[in-house]
Amino acid sequence: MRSLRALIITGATVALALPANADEWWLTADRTGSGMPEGERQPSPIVDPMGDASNTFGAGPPLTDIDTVTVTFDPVAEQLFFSLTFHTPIAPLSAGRPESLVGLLEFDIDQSAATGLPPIQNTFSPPFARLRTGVDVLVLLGDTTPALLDVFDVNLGLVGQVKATFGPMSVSGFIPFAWLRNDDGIVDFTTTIGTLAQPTDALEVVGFSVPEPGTITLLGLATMAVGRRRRR
Ligand SMILES: [Ca+2]
Ligand SMILES: [Ca+2]
Repeated sequence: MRSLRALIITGATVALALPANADEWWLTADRTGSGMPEGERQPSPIVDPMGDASNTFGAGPPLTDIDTVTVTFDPVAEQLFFSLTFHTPIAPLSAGRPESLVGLLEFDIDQSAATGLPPIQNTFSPPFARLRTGVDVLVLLGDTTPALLDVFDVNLGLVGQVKATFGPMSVSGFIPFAWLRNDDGIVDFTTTIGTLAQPTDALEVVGFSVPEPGTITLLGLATMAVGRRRRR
């Protein structure tokens, strides 16, 4: 597994070194709509089309196909939750299967394209959409250590390992805010996924995190309680 890990790290490093490639786009892209991504920005969960997975490098199936990407934050527990579901079966990378998942979940934690790196997925466009985010922290979706996903800060390197829950067509986990530069949990995100053979699918919009449903209820109750107290 060591060589595989090295491969993934190399892949991530190469990907992280992409600004050389991306710079060209940054320089030529129309930046008059400052702050706005070329793709749309939408709240979590992002629903991705079925059947839009690409045979990017001609490596053939399995063409892993994203269904949904959910990113929510819990200000009380101070953690970010992420969940990806797929239209096609996946397996952990550590399982060594053809459908084993490789990819990146990328976070723009200050919602600023001016900090961090352009998303990896821009490298694969076309056919993927070019998104305007500045990625500060990313999760490698391939578990080089079983059920543990590396979290990288583009400035600091490895900041932690998320305990991942893999299903037959899903993966999810929690990231402490401490690994997100103690962010408030409001983040923009995008993702590019595939197999070891090739990238196959990516979000065509930038998503943004929303509060965990439970915390909305808590916040709502707190607001009502304050309202009631005020009326007395
Ligand atoms: Ca898809
Ligand atoms: Ca940023």
